Amino acid sequence: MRRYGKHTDEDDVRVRPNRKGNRPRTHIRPKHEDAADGMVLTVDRGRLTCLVDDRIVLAMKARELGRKAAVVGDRVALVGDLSGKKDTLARIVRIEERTSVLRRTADDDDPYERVVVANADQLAVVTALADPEPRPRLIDRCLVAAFDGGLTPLLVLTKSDLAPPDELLELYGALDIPYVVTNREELENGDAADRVREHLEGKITAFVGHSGVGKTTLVNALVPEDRRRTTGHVNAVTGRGRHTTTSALALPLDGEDGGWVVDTPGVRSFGLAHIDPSRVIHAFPDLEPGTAGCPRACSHDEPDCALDEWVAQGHADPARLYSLRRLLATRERREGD
Ligand SMILES: Nc1nc2c(ncn2[C@@H]2O[C@H](COP(=O)(O)OP(=O)(O)OP(=O)(O)O)[C@@H](O)[C@H]2O)c(=O)[nH]1
Ligand SMILES: [Mg+2]
Ligand SMILES: [Zn+2]
Repeated sequence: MRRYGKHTDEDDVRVRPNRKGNRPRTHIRPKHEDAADGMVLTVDRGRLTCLVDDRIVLAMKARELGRKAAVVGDRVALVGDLSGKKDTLARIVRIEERTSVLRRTADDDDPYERVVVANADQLAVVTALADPEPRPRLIDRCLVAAFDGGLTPLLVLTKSDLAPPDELLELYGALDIPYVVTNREELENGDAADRVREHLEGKITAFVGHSGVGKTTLVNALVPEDRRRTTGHVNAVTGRGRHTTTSALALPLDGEDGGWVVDTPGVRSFGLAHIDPSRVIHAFPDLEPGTAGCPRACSHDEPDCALDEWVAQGHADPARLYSLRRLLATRERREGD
């Protein structure tokens, strides 16, 4: 299995010992000092739509990047024709170090992890309260991926016109995750967008969730149509005539603080083959110090785990430990269990 470091890919920068002293030497940097900075907005069959200054520039990956893929949210360096004019194609020569990576595998046995979005600050886990039915296991898995990747989570519960949110909110209460509940009427009168926007300003937020939960509906309520049009069309019509999102797309929010929303295609599963439990614990600062007394490589769900004692001594809320264990256990359980 390919394993990467926490926030950087192995071939970002190659530091080699240098005979003339130990100056680190980067692999490709010196060749493209004149390259322009850009951000990847969407990727479609090898063509990357990038924002360079205020221009939309279509680009392809330069061969020197090898197998390494640029994904939505990546900060990149581009050379070549950067005019953004029709039929021009620039080249991406460098992918800058990532501040966060949201990864998933197709399922838990799949060794190929893919980066869904780079550099996002926040993961909005979108769940419909009905149609389709909420799947807490999928929510848990998205949360684990967020904690693992260094993104802070936001719960967005849609379609409260069809079913109430109480049960789900109770299940996630101990996790202290910010949440927003929306419905059809509030989508239409603008309240839904206003309340969600409060959580988005100044941040890059990726929206994930099962197909049909209302991610695109919400993103469309947040971003005016003329802004959406400039970055191109990424919807397909499903068998039942509904539009479904086929590739991730980053869109800018307006307003003083700005920010970005990234709409993504619906997922059926969120494989976690790559997750490191110690990074998940990191998202529980109230529990983390309690792990000091744990045996080496503790799963935090075994008899010798020191967290039971930590909670019994009153250092943290037992409901938090229960929630942490539920999240960690989601790695071992099959989805849909
Ligand atoms: N009743 C109700 N329907 C909603 C609400 N939000 C979205 N919908 C409907 O749900 C359906 C699916 O919405 P989309 O926004 O396309 O869902 P999505 O999550 O983007 O789906 P994928 O792109 O396939 O992942 C559409 O018919 C929406 O009109 C809501 O709050 N209430
Ligand atoms: Mg969609
Ligand atoms: Zn432990």
